[in-house]
Amino acid sequence: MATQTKPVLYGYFRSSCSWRVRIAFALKGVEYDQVPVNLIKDGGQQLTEQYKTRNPMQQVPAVEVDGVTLSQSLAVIQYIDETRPGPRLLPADPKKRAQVRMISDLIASGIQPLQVSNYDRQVGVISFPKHIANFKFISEPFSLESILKQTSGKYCVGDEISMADICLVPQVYNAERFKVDVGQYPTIKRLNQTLLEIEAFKVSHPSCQPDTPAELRT
Ligand SMILES: N[C@@H](CCC(=O)N[C@@H](CS)C(=O)NCC(=O)O)C(=O)O
Repeated sequence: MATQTKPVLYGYFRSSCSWRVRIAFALKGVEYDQVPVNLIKDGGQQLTEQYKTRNPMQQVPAVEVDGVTLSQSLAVIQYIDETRPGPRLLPADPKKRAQVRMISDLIASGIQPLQVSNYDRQVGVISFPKHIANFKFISEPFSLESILKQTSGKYCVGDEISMADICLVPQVYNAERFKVDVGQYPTIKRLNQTLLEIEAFKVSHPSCQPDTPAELRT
């Protein structure tokens, strides 16, 4: 196994993808350093040439770990899971593992990329009001509800916390920021409430990160 070093997370307090990685570190009990990359200040610090060397996509997160720099939060989470002790973030059972990946991919590829902040920069002007775009792109794929109804126990897949839970909670946070009524989705609401009680989700929450502005701290 490669020499293990303390990872460095380049992230932003309110970025849901950065939060995913913070939750994974917390669940595995991995200590790490954070370097804030402000997605708004100076026109977006992720867009600098210097940051581009860390993540050519010019997005957060990027993680320096064990001599490599990784981007893509799911790849980071799976690397940490495979190289660090602590609770498994992907179940041993292949069917459950596939369900965890199915839910994680649905959120990471089917919902989160269509958020307006990314979309604006990458695609350009949106032809209808932003709040409508937000509602459509963030709430519609919450047909996730029907999948979770089938797979969930106490958590998204059965009774063990997994990468699917790590993806769910930050996405619900985003949806709530954009005023989606999560109460319409009882399974999502229940899972989110249960997960937010867990220490790893609390310590990694956007409201208490080193770069959280004072007015948003709770
Ligand atoms: N698939 C990537 C998505 C990363 C991503 O969308 N990051 C957002 C924040 S959550 C970002 O950096 N947005 C700023 C931008 O695109 O300018 C991952 O999972 O890491």
